[in-house]
Amino acid sequence: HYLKKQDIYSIMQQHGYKDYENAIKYYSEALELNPSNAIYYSNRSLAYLRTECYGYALADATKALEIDKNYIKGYYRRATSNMALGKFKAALKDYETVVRVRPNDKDAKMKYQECNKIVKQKAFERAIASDEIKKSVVDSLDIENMTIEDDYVGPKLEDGNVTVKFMEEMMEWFKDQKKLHRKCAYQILVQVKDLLAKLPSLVEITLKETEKITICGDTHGQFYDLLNIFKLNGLPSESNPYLFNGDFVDRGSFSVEVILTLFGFKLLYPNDFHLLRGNHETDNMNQMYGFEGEVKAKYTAQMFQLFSEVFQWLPLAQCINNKVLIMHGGLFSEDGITLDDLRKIERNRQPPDSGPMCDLLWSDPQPQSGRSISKRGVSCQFGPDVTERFLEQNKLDYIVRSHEVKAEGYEVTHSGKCVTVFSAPNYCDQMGNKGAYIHLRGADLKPEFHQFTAVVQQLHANRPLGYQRPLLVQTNI
Ligand SMILES: [Mn+2]
Repeated sequence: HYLKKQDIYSIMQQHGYKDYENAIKYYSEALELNPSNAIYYSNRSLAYLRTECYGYALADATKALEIDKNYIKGYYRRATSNMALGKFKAALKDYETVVRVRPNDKDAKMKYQECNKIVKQKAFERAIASDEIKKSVVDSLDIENMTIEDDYVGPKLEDGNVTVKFMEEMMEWFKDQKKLHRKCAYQILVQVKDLLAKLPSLVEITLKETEKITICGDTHGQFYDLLNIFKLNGLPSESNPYLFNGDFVDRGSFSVEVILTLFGFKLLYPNDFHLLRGNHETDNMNQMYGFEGEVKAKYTAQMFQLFSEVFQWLPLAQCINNKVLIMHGGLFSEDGITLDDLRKIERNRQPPDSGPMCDLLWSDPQPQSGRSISKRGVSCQFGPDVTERFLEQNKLDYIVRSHEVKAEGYEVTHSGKCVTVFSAPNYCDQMGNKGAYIHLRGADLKPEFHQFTAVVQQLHANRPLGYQRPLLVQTNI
């Protein structure tokens, strides 16, 4: 049978444009029957964009243009893919083409101008970066002498310290969508930077027989869902330890609230509250997906700079009882990487384009053996055999990673050796997924899964994109 374009549209319509995974499946089937259809490639590219498979999205848009170089939507898709991959110059070239062919298209013009702005800004940043020694924002702050206005009735640190009372008040304050005083925010950031900088790149902890830890995946600025986790699973404490596995910020509109809450708990319980870096705790991602804009809107550009410095000190991996290894993304582009290699990573930087630090933040598992090109266009995908060899060489039982939205909030793959956990339910207000967290007990180190659903809309009703840059949105051209 021949799958017509209208059929596919109606399928997508039925699924309310939510079921992108299915859309990809249908377009792939359609392409098997009709491999020279530029529109199918272009449409599948859009579905890949929606599921954050920017590498695949770029490949499909490129393919669509190979088939039909006059297919204007193909240029749009390729530009969007390149934007998402941080390849702004390549994106600009395609936006130029669109604007030339459609001079009256306002949306295309807006995107061209915004992309042009980013390209210029990047060039400027590069130009000034060379003749300026990187100084910490902390050196230019005089936090002691920042005054807290008399009319501020929100939470304050007690004698400069985060306390249980402060944390409870701060979470209540954030719940009402009120802003923590900038002095308090700076106090937290400076203290947490010092604390994180003392940690190794691979954190190693021991759980006693009777002890339990909760591992959470991506939270992505979904503050109300974070509060829900604490409601369901108890507030963090010495006897209720947590590990949050990266991607705390971006996407959701309450990234500032999420990250200040997590940093506060890190200060309160430094040995029993753990944070690992995700691929979104980076400048490139924060610029595109909302966090930089959010910090600028709620505070200042200078405060974003300090966040960026703090993120660079987040550890990259954690090992429990020498048996379970946790990281945000996954395993490596080459065999033979040892835990000792991870200990030696100099992490105080923006992640490189390749190598173990990049892989820890970016890679994904795949069902087939071996390794493949990344669907995201960064790092790689690793198969069950790769996982098996890595675990054997390092005498580990299994890995826990996050980084991918899963319908059930978690997924067990590679014969139980690779576990994914994701804690942002109804991701971006549209994915319809559950969230999950994992309990791990010292006695057996078996993962025990707990699922939960979204509590509220994450994005402001009048800001459907939150603070994310509109360039990443496809309009119907
Ligand atoms: Mn991620």
